[in-house]
Amino acid sequence: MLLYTLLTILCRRDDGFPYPLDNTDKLEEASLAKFEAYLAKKNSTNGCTLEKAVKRQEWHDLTVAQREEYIRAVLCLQSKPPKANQTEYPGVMNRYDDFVLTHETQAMHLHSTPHLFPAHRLYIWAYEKALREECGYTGYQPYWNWGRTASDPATSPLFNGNMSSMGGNGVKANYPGIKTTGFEKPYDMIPPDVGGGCVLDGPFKNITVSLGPIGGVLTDVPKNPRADGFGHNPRCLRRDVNRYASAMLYDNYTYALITEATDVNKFQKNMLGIPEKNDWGVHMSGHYTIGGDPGGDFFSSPGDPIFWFHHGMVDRIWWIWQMQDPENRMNVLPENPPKDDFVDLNWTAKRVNTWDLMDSIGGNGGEFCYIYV
Ligand SMILES: *[C@@H]1O[C@H](CO)[C@@H](O)[C@H](O)[C@H]1NC(C)=O
Ligand SMILES: *[C@@H]1O[C@H](CO)[C@@H](O)[C@H](O)[C@H]1NC(C)=O
Ligand SMILES: *[C@@H]1O[C@H](CO)[C@@H](O)[C@H](O)[C@H]1NC(C)=O
Ligand SMILES: *[C@@H]1O[C@H](CO)[C@@H](O)[C@H](O)[C@H]1NC(C)=O
Ligand SMILES: *[C@@H]1O[C@H](CO)[C@@H](O)[C@H](O)[C@H]1NC(C)=O
Ligand SMILES: *[C@@H]1O[C@H](CO)[C@@H](O)[C@H](O)[C@H]1NC(C)=O
Ligand SMILES: [Cu+2]
Repeated sequence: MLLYTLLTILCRRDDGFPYPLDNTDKLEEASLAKFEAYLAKKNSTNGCTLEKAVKRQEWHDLTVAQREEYIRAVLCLQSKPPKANQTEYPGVMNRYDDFVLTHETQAMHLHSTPHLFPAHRLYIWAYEKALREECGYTGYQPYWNWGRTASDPATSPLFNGNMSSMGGNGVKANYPGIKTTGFEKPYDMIPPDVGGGCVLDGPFKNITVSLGPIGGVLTDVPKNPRADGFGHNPRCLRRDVNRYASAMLYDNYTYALITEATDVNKFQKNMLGIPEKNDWGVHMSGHYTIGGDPGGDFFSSPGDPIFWFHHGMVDRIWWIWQMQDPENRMNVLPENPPKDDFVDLNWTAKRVNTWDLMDSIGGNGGEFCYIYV
């Protein structure tokens, strides 16, 4: 165990970046022993163990070379032919778009109350697998520890716009900001920060967003030629890296979410927003921090490659929450779906029983074998 903890710490620190461990990081590390004991008692983890599990790292803990390798794989996926039928879905231009399409066509399935966590767990894993198997990526899906960048995300190595970032902010544009629902003034609105227009620097400056938007069309964003949003709508990637939204992404919010919600219903509900506290919840705050198009569109948001980092963090904190009391939390979902319930991601993953998506150690028939460090 000591050796294991040491490895975890070494893995987290790389490249000399000055991010001390935050309270959530410390809680994660402190939980591993309890989790290991729980796994040891389990009848089967399908051969996966903590030692064998691959480690998903925070973006800032990757070396510049690792970041560049990741970026190359994303661009590669965007250059491969799609699996979806382009006659039926003319907006699907490449393999990456298969993932965006899945999030659009399966939006209700992916976001229904019991499925939010397990379906996104499968979705991220399938994306990571495609980057590795279809594009030769040798690492794993990085995540975005929101608290590290909360004070000014646009200047962080994640969004600073250089060629080893995930692209910069959008240029200043006629961007209205984002309306929130269920919140009182001034929390009913994410006012625009300094972006909102096309992302003109970094590795994704040339990408063409095609599917969507499906939700409200923002000022300046062309409308999709099809009412269902599946038409070909070529446009730039737009962002408004937003400090007003990121102010609710400091680690104290994440830590409070994990430690204060003692049942899964409350955990999910608080993650999605606490109107009584004027708190949008870390999940929405992360989406609002990205904004723009397609990041600001509920249906099409995976069209911005930063999506996977954000939902990686959501998956990570679900896992940390589960580890606080594994006996009681590894196998609970809001609304307790039936035993034969399933998640089907069509073009991006095989259909899986929902209850087999609960454990990142041995779930999905043993294909899940990862932790976050
Ligand atoms: C492990 O398997 C045994 C024998 O099949 C069973 O009695 C027991 O309840 C199982 N334990 C758990 C934790 O699933
Ligand atoms: C694609 O969809 C069209 C229209 O529904 C259909 O005619 C065609 O057979 C499909 N192609 C494939 C390869 O399934
Ligand atoms: C991009 O920014 C990161 C973090 O500040 C830095 O380590 C890296 O060297 C920069 N890369 C380039 C190509 O400027
Ligand atoms: C964008 O496209 C231009 C023209 O094809 C190319 O020269 C440039 O390298 C591309 N930039 C990136 C970041 O892909
Ligand atoms: C969280 O921390 C931030 C930054 O230090 C602070 O501004 C904010 O008031 C804190 N929020 C809560 C709910 O503790
Ligand atoms: C996607 O999966 C759902 C649920 O299994 C299924 O009903 C639907 O037909 C599938 N769609 C496609 C295009 O394969
Ligand atoms: Cu989301």
